Amino acid sequence: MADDFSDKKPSRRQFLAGAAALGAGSTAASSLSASDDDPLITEVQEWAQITGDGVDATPYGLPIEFEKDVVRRNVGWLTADTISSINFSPIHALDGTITPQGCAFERHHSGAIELRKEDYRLMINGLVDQELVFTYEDLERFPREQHVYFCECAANTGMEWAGAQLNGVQFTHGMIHNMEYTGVPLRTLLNEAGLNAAGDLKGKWIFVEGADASSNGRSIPMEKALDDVLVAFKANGEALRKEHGYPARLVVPGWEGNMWVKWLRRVEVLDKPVESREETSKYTDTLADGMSRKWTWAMDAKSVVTSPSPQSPISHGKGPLVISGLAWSGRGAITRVDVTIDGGENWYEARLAQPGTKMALTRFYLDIEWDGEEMFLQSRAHDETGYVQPTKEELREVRGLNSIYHNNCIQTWWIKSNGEAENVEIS
Ligand SMILES: Nc1nc2c(c(=O)[nH]1)N[C@H]1C(S)=C(S)[C@@H](COP(=O)(O)O)O[C@H]1N2
Ligand SMILES: [Mo]
Repeated sequence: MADDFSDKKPSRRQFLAGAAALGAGSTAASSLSASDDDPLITEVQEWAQITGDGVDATPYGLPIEFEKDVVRRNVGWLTADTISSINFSPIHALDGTITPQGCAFERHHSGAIELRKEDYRLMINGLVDQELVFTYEDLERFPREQHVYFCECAANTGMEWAGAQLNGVQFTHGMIHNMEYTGVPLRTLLNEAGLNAAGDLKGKWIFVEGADASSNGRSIPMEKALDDVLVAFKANGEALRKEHGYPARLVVPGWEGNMWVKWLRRVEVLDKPVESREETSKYTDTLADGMSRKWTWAMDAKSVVTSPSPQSPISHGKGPLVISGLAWSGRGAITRVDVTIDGGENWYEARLAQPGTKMALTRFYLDIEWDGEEMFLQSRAHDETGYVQPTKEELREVRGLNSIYHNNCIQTWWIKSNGEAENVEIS
């Protein structure tokens, strides 16, 4: 489906001519915006004449007040109450790849619970040699690992199936965060309990559940459980925030966010999946003929331009413009991202800020000389399996319009000549 649309590159040279004149990493002097008699240059400012705050003012820092709009936001009609709730990461305003916990999206089925480390227990039961219960302190004594992974809710972009709907990348794509996790491989804990009792591990499953009222139970094939799943207790170096499952959560790299059980309390080894609510009536994908597809765990390759975008319009007029965005794949590393400014007529290979790593966000840039004309901006991700992110039309051909989850289509932003942006569909 996704590999039969080819690059058309006829005007690449023409397009790059302007950009080439800039020279690497420099901005044309004519487009710098400060003037010669700018009082911010010629006058001694107040902040240079008085002392600033002392080090005790912020024992734990918050963003400076000028950045107070860079926060999680929700969509009123999606979050009827704050118990079964969702909010979105402000990805239009972030750069790099790491999401600060303080503004990382949250999804709770029955609210965020407060669970003390002292009250934390993790049970491993079922087909194991010896059923075990770990305390938080016990977890801290197993060898740990660190990995950066994205967590994307399966419903991310789910409101966009039928048409362009939410006007902001925070709302269309913000059910994602990307953190550096510290934790113990689940494999280590399962081996501690012993898997001989399970016999042949092929076809075996685990069922994981959380300590909150929803319990959010999910079945995971043993192969994945023994591969890269972590029981994590730190994110970005610090304790998990309450909302992300303090004191410990499951990290299931590349797989839908729903499986990343927070406040993890139990892992049961089974010879079949449980077929719980969260994997039957929810988190299945209804196709055009009404049949539902299940076990769609991996998040397919996806990307989006985060700026410019509706919440991050162009304010500086024509000239040098940094186009930036995020790409990710639940099946491995991002290998390439293409960007088009004319709705897919011509594609240019974006610059990856860092080489892609497995199941983690990759930041991309395309530095252009904007002529001030309207653009239809899109990005297209490629991952290490050779998969190419599909257009909305291609995805609809296969999936129909009944789905909610797993919408990884190419997003279009219409950038108007005044720099404002709008969520649109083109065909
Ligand atoms: N125990 C528990 N785990 C849970 C949930 C929950 O409600 N309870 N929500 C799931 C869903 S649907 C998602 S998308 C992710 C969101 O993780 P976050 O809140 O840290 O962003 O957690 C998952 N784990
Ligand atoms: Mo989710």
